[in-house]
Amino acid sequence: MKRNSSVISRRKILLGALQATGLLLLSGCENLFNQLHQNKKVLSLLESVEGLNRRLLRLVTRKNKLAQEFSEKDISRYFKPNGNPPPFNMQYRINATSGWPLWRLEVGGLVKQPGKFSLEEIKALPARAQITRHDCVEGWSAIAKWKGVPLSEIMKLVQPQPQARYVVFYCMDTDEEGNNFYESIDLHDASHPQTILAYEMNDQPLPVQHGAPLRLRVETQLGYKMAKYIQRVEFVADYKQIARGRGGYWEDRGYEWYAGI
Ligand SMILES: Nc1nc2c(c(=O)[nH]1)N[C@H]1C(S)=C(S)[C@@H](COP(=O)(O)O)O[C@H]1N2
Ligand SMILES: [Mo]
Repeated sequence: MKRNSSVISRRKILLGALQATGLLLLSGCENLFNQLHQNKKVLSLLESVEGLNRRLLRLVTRKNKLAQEFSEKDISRYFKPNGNPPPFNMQYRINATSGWPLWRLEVGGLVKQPGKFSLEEIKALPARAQITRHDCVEGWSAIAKWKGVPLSEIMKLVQPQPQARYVVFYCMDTDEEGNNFYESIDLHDASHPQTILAYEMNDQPLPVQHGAPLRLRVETQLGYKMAKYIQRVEFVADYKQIARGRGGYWEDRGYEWYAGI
């Protein structure tokens, strides 16, 4: 399933979920759906159907199915830097030109052992490298090699508590209005073997325009989930209290929370 041409609206997804259940056939027309869609109770029912579809999709695609990996010769000559410009502040600039001596990755929230990690400490953890394709909803794709620490390794260290369901990534960059970029994934995708916090791109330190010093690669999903310029990672039970409550910067502006490919 590839949808990188345009963002599918929430309504359309819900309509699709409803169609899949056969409920729409029963009800007979889309007009009814449109009326039902205004109703909060029905909407939450539909959203649970959407969640069910996601779980079903995972069942049929097998747990932890790997995204396609490519070979060195497939690596794109040009990889478009996208999204907000890099953080503008002095501390970021100084760090970027001196090997990140002051930057620390803060990991906390619903964990038994919160921690702060320097880039050196992160690089000393077990690493994984993968050559994968990045698909942006704007309609472009590019292949690169990424190396980093599997998020599962960080989880081994901080030990999420049983109530933790999502991992939220807080980033250092902002849009023109000063809103911080952030993203979230669930613990299922967080434990996926290809989900890494990358500090290298194509055998070089992660360039500033691609999210230095650390960015998420979650290869089962679209580009906007792959938070760059990560500063803090928080394990939470729910993301409804964060920013506008939809689980990410782009989700808060209408994109789907689950951007599976
Ligand atoms: N912090 C941060 N992460 C971000 C974005 C952003 O604006 N800020 N844009 C997202 C989008 S839409 C895409 S396609 C990719 C782009 O990654 P790239 O710059 O390495 O191409 O980063 C994602 N992660
Ligand atoms: Mo994107």
